[in-house]
Amino acid sequence: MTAPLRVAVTGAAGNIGYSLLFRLAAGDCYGKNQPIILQLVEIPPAMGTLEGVAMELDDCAFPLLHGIEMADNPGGGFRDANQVFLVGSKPRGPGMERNDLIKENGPIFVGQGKALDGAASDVFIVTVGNPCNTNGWIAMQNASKVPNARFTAMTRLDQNRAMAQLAKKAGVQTTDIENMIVWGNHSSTQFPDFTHATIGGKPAADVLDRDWLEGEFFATVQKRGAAIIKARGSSSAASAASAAVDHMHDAWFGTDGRAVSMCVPSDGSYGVPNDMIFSFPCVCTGQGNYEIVSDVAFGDFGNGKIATTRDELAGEAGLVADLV
Ligand code: NAX
Repeated sequence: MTAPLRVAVTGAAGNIGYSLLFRLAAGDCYGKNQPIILQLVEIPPAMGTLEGVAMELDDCAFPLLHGIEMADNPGGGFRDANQVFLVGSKPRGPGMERNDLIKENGPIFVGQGKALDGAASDVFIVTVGNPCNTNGWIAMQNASKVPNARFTAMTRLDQNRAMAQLAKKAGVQTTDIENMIVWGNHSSTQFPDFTHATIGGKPAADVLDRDWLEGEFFATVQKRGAAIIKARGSSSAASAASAAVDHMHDAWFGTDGRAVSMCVPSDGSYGVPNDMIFSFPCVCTGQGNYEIVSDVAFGDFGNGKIATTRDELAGEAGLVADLV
């Protein structure tokens, strides 16, 4: 029998956790032959709720779930973990600006970054809690033993949203959409690059109207999170969990040469400063290894969009300079 993978999830009693944990335990991420031990991490006031979630996990009798451990601190929660989902952080409250959120949540990732030094030597991390690029960067800067390349953040939900919009508009299935990469920050400055996407093997811009792509498509993808909050009364949870599963699944199994959107520390490609956690097209080669696709050619349109989202991330880094 394969040895169990230790999978740590912060914010495990929250909305995303409530969907994510059950997908993980069902084998949707690491495969139907890979047992896991869940290491659930919460803050002390949420431990009661977490007990209830753990009871429900027990009640599913998942064959692959070989253990559930709970911790109210990241030191205990991350010990020996192989895979880590950093989901927990405070949601944006009424009237709160993005910059307030960055300052509010940043300190959480200082302690979590340091605690990741106690994880397994092959630890691989995705940050989901917003602002995810900057939070992941803070954690990376505070971990001294974990290689930078093991820190990633999530734009897969944005990619999935973009693929769904293209498929719907063109009247095809999402499997007909390829190379739909979201670049930059997981925020409204993100760049959903339709210029290199294909629909049924043809450039998206040959299949769909360019005005629609630059107008409604862009706005829909960039503002989808807000639209979900308005419609549902709370933020995307099941779709975010599903995207986190996609992200970690592809990093673990590899993508057979296909590029997917992942926020990873920059290697200087496309004028993005080294180590900025920026969403690039990445080809995953398995066990958390990946390569940034570094030869995508852009004209003024794409270069301008990349510069905007890069500058926003540089501004966020400035706001939390005291935490790294
Ligand atoms: P919830 O408020 O339902 O749950 C968050 C959980 O995190 C709570 O149970 C809370 O107790 C816990 N928590 C807070 N601080 C913690 C800490 N220091 N250590 C451990 N746990 C802690 O939010 P939920 O809907 O689950 O969303 C979680 C995060 O994902 C939010 O920051 C949200 O903005 C972000 N999202 C990111 C997305 C992405 O694509 N990157 C999309 C969905 C979502 O908006």
